[in-house]
Amino acid sequence: MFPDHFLWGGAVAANQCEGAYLADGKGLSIQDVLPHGLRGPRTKTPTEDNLKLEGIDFYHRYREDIRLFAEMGFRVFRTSIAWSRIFPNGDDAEPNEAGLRFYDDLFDECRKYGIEPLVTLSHYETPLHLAEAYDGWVNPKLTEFYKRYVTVVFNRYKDKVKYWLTFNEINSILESPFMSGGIHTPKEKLTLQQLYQAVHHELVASAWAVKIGHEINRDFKIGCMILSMPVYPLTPDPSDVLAAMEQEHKNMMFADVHARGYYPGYALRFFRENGIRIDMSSEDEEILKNTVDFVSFSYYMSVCATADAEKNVRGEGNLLGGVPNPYLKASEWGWQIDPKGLRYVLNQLWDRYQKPLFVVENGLGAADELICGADGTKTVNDDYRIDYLREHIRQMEEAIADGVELLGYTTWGCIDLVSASSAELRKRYGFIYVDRRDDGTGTFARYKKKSFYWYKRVIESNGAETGPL
Ligand code: BGP
Repeated sequence: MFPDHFLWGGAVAANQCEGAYLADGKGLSIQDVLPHGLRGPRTKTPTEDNLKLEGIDFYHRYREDIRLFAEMGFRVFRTSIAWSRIFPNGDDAEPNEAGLRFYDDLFDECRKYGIEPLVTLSHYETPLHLAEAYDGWVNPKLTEFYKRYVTVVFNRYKDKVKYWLTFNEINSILESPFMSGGIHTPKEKLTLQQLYQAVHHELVASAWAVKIGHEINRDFKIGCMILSMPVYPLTPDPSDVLAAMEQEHKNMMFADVHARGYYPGYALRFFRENGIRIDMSSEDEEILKNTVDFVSFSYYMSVCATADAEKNVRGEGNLLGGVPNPYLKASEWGWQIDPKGLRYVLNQLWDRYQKPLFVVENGLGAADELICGADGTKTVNDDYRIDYLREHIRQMEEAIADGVELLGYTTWGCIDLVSASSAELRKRYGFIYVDRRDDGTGTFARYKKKSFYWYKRVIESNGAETGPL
């Protein structure tokens, strides 16, 4: 059974849906020069083939979209603030009033329907200037710019937003230093020393956000956000078990520091053995003690690990990858589907921290087909999406029965949007279909998919009715 106040809803990120990439004084973000996501080279300036420049035109259509979310009964809506709408270059002295006003209106619109905004402060959209002039999070100055930015938005929205996330999938910087950390230095040239120093700067900045936020409003709930991908041993061979543990440590370190306030011993060992000397002041150590109120994470899939070099092949996956699991099927994009892994990871994080958890991303990317329904209206019969979500919701319920404290669930891409990894629109996650295609055609019209009505019923029944429609 789900608790009475369970926060059901959906999630998006500014850069994947807003479009309007230069409207009202917005500066460029790193996404404006990533037309192919992680699959292609970045460009010097924005190019027409970058679907994110227009997104799904959420910037102009958010009222209609929030009304549809309200119709489904959303209690929470996760989105991000595009940092470059507030500080167009990132290092500006004063914020951009027009950008601040946009989010005022957006959050007011949510509140009008009793929808609680859940706001990511930095979701793969570092201002481009911070990447080009400072090399992103490698540079400690980013901490100062981030502090200035979060102070402005915490003050501005202190009566409108209660739930905050500091950095989206903070651990993904290990795989995608440019998209995740705004690091301009090409990955192959980046040393481990630079990479982990950047990680440290982000962890300290995140702890600063917790401290600053609580000073501005004691009722704020501020969480970290981790890309979670449980790692199973490929076989019961103890060497595989340890390989899985070590791979998992790489990601767990981020949650450990956020939830406990210090680096775990296994991380210090990794630094020692790899010649990494983190430049860490005593002030940093103090600041890290500002631990998060809750731990949030994305969950799409699990992977395996092995110590056997021959079997150590990397499958497709959400930014981080791993050895495919022979027991699981995969989505059209090769992401292996593992609902039970969600119960597993919820228990794992709860046992480790005893802090409330929040599933802030989960969903199925699929190439939906828009058809004409019985009554003549256009729709999508996305039973595959309904099945995917149902199985994950059931496993969350199991975890709650296990004693896990779970605050809520926001499915990823509750309205179709541009994919982060491949920058395509063909990979759809939404309950709402958006008429926009990869070739840049389409009217941006919105259509309710079958899953729209299904999720409405799930929320109405507080998770009790998840059966087929
Ligand atoms: C996560 C990101 C999201 C999102 C999602 C789905 O990694 O936080 O921004 O896009 O994955 O990934 P994709 O869009 O690549 O299918």
